Amino acid sequence: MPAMLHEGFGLVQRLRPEHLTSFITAEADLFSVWHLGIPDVGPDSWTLRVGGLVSHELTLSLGDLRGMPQTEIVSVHECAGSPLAPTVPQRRVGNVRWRGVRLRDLLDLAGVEDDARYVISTGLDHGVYDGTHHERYEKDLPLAKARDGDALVALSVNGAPLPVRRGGPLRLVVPGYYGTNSTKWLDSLTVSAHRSTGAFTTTYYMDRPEDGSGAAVPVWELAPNSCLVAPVDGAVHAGEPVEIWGWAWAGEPVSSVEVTTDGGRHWTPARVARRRGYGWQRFSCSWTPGTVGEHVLACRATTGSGATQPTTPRRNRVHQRVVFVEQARSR
Ligand SMILES: Nc1nc2c(c(=O)[nH]1)N[C@H]1C(S)=C(S)[C@@H](COP(=O)(O)O)O[C@H]1N2
Ligand SMILES: [Mo]
Repeated sequence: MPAMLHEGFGLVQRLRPEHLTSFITAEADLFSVWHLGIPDVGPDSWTLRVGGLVSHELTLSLGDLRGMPQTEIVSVHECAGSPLAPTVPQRRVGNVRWRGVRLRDLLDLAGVEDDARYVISTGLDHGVYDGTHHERYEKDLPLAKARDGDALVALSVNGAPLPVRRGGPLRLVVPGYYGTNSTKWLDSLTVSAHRSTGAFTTTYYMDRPEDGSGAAVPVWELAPNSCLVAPVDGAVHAGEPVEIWGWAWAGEPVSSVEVTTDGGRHWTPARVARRRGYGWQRFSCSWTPGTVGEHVLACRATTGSGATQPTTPRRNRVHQRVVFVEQARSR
């Protein structure tokens, strides 16, 4: 079991959404989360084991993985927030380019058996979270998602090898799913007929309906979400047009974004860019405020299947910003 470079839960929140002005978020600007600590991993002896319901188990070195066909995908990377407060929006998000081996290719190489339904992944980290010692960080995903051709065993981010804090040398990336599913310091993949029984798929990262009705659901697919990048305070003047813009994303493509400048009384459709890969989509519209004073701006994304963002306390609650509209500039 590896020693840990850092013990216990940790979080680096880099930039708030209003500062995420480029389509690709620089690695140094991207948030980072770990529950148990950061393992002290020597890349030289790294192996990834693929086992469970497969015809032949695999043990792959980093060299083996580097020698396989590599795929690149742009994908939004969003943390679901604390599993101890799952309805509190954290807006830890960015958009990056991952590169690595398709999970599907590894599963095909191992030969998945007929009764398989899930792929369980484990990381090398261990330690205390929420008062309990955990031997491993362990997650699962449905076999169909694992085989969609987009899920990767990633070796690089934005063209550079994965830093250790980012999960290097090897991590899972599940585009369209919350970050919690993208296991860092990946050392095993187990094909299974059942979900993982670990704490991070049972106690944590299961959404339970607040009214107690219905079954808990895994925190897998990204719910629609969006954030405002501009304008910010000091940038808006009465009678002068300004661009309202930001980013919108979901597990499936976002088909529309609406914007309000009066705290939600009226909503106006924005222009939305087409999705590239699993990347976030830019939206924008023009606004010419009439009056000086505070205006409550907000945005709301909707997907092709009609899923949208709530205004009630949920992790993807509509993002609001108060902007003070200044007097017209003298010319
Ligand atoms: N092994 C391991 N993988 C993990 C975690 C972890 O604690 N251990 N945290 C998860 C969570 S909750 C998130 S949001 C992402 C964060 O990835 P990042 O640090 O690269 O942003 O990693 C996920 N993968
Ligand atoms: Mo997370």
